[in-house]
Amino acid sequence: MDPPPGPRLIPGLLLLLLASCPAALAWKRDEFRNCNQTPFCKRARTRAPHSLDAPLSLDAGSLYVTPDGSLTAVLSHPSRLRPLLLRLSALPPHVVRLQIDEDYSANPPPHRRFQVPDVLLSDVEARTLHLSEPKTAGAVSTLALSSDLDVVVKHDPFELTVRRAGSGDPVLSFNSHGLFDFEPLQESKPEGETWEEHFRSHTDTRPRGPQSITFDVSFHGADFVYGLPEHGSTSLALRPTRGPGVEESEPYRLFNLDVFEYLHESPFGLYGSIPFMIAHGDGASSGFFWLNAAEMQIDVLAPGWDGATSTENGRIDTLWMAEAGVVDAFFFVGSEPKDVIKQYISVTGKPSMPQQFAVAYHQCRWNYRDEEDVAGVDSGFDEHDIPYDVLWLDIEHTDGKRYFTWDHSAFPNPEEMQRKISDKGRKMVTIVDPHIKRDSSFHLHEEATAKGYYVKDAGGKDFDGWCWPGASSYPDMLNPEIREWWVDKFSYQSYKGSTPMLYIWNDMNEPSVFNGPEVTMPRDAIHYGDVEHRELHNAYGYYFHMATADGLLKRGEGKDRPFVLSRAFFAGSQRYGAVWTGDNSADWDHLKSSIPMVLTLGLTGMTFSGADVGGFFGNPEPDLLVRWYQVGAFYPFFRGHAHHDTKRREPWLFGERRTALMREAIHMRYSLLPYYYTLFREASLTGVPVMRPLWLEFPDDKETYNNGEAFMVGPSLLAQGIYEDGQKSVSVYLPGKELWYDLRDGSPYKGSVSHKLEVAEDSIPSFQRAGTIVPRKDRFRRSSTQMVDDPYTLVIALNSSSAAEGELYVDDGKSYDFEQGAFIHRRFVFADNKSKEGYC
Ligand code: NBV
Repeated sequence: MDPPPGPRLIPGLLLLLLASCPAALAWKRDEFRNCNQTPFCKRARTRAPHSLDAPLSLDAGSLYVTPDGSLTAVLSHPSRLRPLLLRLSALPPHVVRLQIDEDYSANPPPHRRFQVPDVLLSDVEARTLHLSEPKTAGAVSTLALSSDLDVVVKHDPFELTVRRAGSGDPVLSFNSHGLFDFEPLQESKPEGETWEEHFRSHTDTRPRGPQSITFDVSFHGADFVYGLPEHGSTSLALRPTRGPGVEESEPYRLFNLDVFEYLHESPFGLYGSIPFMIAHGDGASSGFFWLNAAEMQIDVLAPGWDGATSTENGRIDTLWMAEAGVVDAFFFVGSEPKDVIKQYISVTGKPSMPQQFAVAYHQCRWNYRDEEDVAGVDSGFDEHDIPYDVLWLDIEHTDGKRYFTWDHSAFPNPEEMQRKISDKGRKMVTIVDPHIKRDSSFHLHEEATAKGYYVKDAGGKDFDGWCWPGASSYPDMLNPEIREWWVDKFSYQSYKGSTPMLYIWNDMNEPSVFNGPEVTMPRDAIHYGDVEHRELHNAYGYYFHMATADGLLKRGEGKDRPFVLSRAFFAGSQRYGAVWTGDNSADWDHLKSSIPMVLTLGLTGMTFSGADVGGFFGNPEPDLLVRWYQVGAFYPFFRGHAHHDTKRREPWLFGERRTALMREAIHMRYSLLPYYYTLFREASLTGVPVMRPLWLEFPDDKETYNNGEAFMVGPSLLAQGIYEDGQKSVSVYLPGKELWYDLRDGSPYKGSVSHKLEVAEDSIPSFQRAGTIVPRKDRFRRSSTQMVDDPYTLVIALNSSSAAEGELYVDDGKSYDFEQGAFIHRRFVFADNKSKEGYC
C-alpha cells in the first residue's frame, strides 16, 4: 500500500484515488529504503574483508564446557566496552548452534539486546548434546560433535568452521573473511553524536544508538544457494548481489513490508521474512538460519567479490547484516537437501496439518458484496459443475473495518448465510486485520485502551497510525497476556455471527501502517518488555498469526484444526497455517515468479502457500487466467482472488471453452486431493514440502539446480508452467533414468532428457514418474467434503523393473484424532505383477 505522506486522507477518498490513477501507482522505489539509505547496511557493506582494526578474538583461557554440555568462551577486543559471550551447542543429528551476546556484567547498558522468544521449539535446549572438551593446539580448538562432524574454532581472529569429520572437508564457515562486527550497546549517547535517522518525512529517534551485527558465512561444496523469502523472483536460486558481473547491486532485504504493486523481480523485502538459506551442490547440502527479527540484509557474493583471483571451487560466500538483536545462528549439515530442511524444522517446528477442505479450491474477491452476491457465486459454481470448498469475505463485510463485526445492511444474517454454504459441505473465511479502529464506540478499542494492550509510540502513548479504518492502533502481540485476550475474541460468544464453519484470514500484519515509514510501524515504537519495534519487526505478523490460530483452536475446544491464512510471516509460521504471496499483478511475469516464490516458501518450512490465482491487481487476459488456473491448481494453497477494482472473474465468465478449461484444472486438483493430503501429512511430519524444486527429488542432477519453471508435487508428479501468451512450444527437462508418463494421455517420455513439446490448450505439461503410485478420487462433487466416501483410484506407473510404489494417508480431515492413531497410512507396492499393501 502506498503511504499517503503528510495529511491524512479519509479512507473512502483514498480508495477513490487509488482507483483513479493506476499508472501513478506502480511500485515506487523511493518509498522504500535501499542499502545506501540504511546506515547499518551501508557501513557493513563497504567494509573490506579482514579490515577491522582489531578483530574480535577468542580468549583461549575462557573456553569451557558448561554443566549443560555446551561450550562457552569470551570474545574480546582491547578497546571494547564489554566482551562478548559465545555459546556453542549442538543438536543431533547435524545441527550446530552459535549464540553470541554482550557480557552485560561489565558496564551494563540501560537495555539488553532482544532475543526472539517463542520461535524455537521449547525442547531445543533439552535436546542439545553434551559436548566433550575441545582439543586445543596453538590458537585452534577442535570440537568433535559426532562421528561425522566436528567444529574447528580459530582464536585470533575468531573463525568457526563446521567440517565433515572423516574427510576434514569444510561445510560451513563463519567469519572466514573477517567481516564479523558487533556494535556494542552504549551506556549513553556520546557528546556531539547524533543517533537519529531520517527517511523521507520520518525521523527514527534511535534512542538506543547503533547496535548492528554483521558477519560472513561461507557455504562450501555449493553450486547454488536458495531461500530467504520473501522476494519477487523468477529465479529459484538466489542470484549474486555483489561482485563481478552484478549490475544492480542491492542485497536481499528481509523486512516485512506491504509493498504496493511489487515487482516480480527484486531483492527488496516483501511481506514475510525467513532468515534461512539452503546451499546445494553435487553431493553436499547445508543450511544456515539466523534467528533475528530485526531488519536484515543479505548479500550473495559473486566469486571474486573480495578481489581474490581464484576462489575455492564450489564455495559461495554470503554476508549477513542485521540492525539489532543477537547472534543466534544454526548451521545445518545434510547429505542431501531434505536432511537440511528436516533439521531446520527440528528447531522451528513442523508445519501444521491442514483440514481437508483447506487443501481444496478457495474462491475470494475483494469483495463479495452482500449475502445475495455470496449466494450467487456459490450457486454459480454448482451451475457450472465446478467444485469449490471455501468462499471468502474481505474487509468490506465488516461494519466500517471494525473486525469481528458485520456490515448489517449487506450481511444481515451471517449465521444463516454460513449455514446455507455449509449445507453443501463448504466453509467461509472472513478477514481479521491487526489495525483496530480508534473509535470510542468500538468495544475492542475500548477494551484494548483500558487494558493498555496497544503497542506504544516512542513517547509512551498508544501508537496511533493510519490504516483501513482511519486512525488505528495495534495490539501488542509480543505480550502473552494480550495474545490470550485476542484468542478469546474468536469465541462464538464474542465474535457474533461466526459459526464453526467460519475460518480466518490475517492481512496487513507486517504490520501495514499507511502513514508510517515505509508503510509500517516506526522502529522506535515500544512493545512489551521494553522491546523496540526495530528488534521485533519481522516477527510481529508471526505473533498475530499465532494468536489467531490459537483463537480458532480454543473456539473449537482443541478439536477443530484451525485454518488461518496470513500475509506476514517469520521462521516458525509454518506451525500456524498458510501464507500467500500477497498482491501480485495479473501479468505473465507474476505468474512465472509465483513458482520460485512458492518453492522458496516450501524450502523454508512454509509448505502451505500459494499465489493469488489470476493476479490481484489488474484484469488478466482470459488466456492468462486459464493458464493461471492450470498452474495454480498445483499450488499447495489454491485460491482465486482479485482487487475490488477489477472486473468480476469467476471461472464461468469467459465463455464456454474457457469455463471448461478452468473446470478441468480445478477438477484435476480435486482428483489429486488424496495425493495432496498425503503429501501434507508428510510435510507435517518432516517439513519436506508438498511442492518441491526438482533438485529436492534429484539432488545429483545438476541440470535441475536452477530450474524455477518446473516443479515436483511430492515425489511422483512433475509439472511445467506455461508463462507466455500464445506460447506454442515448451522445453521440459525430465530428470532421472526412468520414464515419465503424460498425465493426460499416458504417453511415455524418457528421463534425463529435455523434451520440446507442443503446448496444449487444455493443461500445462504434467507427468507422473515411472515407479510411482498416485492415489486419486475421480468422482466430481460440489466440494471435497462430499467426496469423503468416494472410491479411490490408484494410478500405477511402472518403472523399468515393472515396479511402482506410493502412499495414501487418510484421517477424518478435520480433528486431531489422528494424533491418537485415528488414521490410515498405507504403502502400496506393485512388483512381480502383483500389488501389495503395507503400513507406513
Ligand atoms: O483487504 C483488502 C486487500 C486484500 O484483498 C489483499 O489480498 C491483501 O493483500 N488488502 C491486501 C489490502 C489492500 C491492498 C491494496
